[in-house]
Amino acid sequence: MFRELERSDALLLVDVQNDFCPGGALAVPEGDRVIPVLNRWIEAARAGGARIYASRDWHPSDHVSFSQQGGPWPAHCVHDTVGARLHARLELPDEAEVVDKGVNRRRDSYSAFHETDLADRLRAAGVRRVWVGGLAQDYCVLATVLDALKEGLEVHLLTAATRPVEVHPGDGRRALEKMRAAGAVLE
Ligand code: VGL
Ligand code: ZN
Repeated sequence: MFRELERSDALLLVDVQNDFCPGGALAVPEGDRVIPVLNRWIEAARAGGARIYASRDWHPSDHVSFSQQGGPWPAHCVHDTVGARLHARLELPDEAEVVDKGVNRRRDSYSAFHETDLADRLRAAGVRRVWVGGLAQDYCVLATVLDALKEGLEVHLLTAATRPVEVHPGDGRRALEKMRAAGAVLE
């Protein structure tokens, strides 16, 4: 299961933030269970010289997706708060690159590609394959994987390194099916 990654690979860690882990404002069940798995992939990426990107949901305090604003979610991942921090047990090396998303008050952005420069950064780095894990499987991971495929990247989903929030039972399974149907390889 753990392969050595190569220089044209990138590991993409989606929203491994305190608010999406147990005890957080928008906790994903077992969200923290992705961390030890991702730490092993971080090692594999470093061993192979692959780049590592970590996205963060990074909202203003009056973001449109929050229930006070009529949105679907409790307030979460407000920029520069403890809840928005990447989880402390994630062993992110100094050279990892952070990608902030959802910064515009008026729009929600589930995908790490939406209104960010991630696609440009990957192209500039010569990345051809991305290995994606993180939270939540049925929202930001799903949207990120679909956008990565649209960018022409080969996409591998690190299934054991994701967990769904499952607002509706079965959302996780349906998300996996959508990613597979769109061309992602489910590892
Ligand atoms: C996410 C709901 C709201 C996610 C972000 O990271 O999956 N989900 N904002
Ligand atoms: Zn959000």
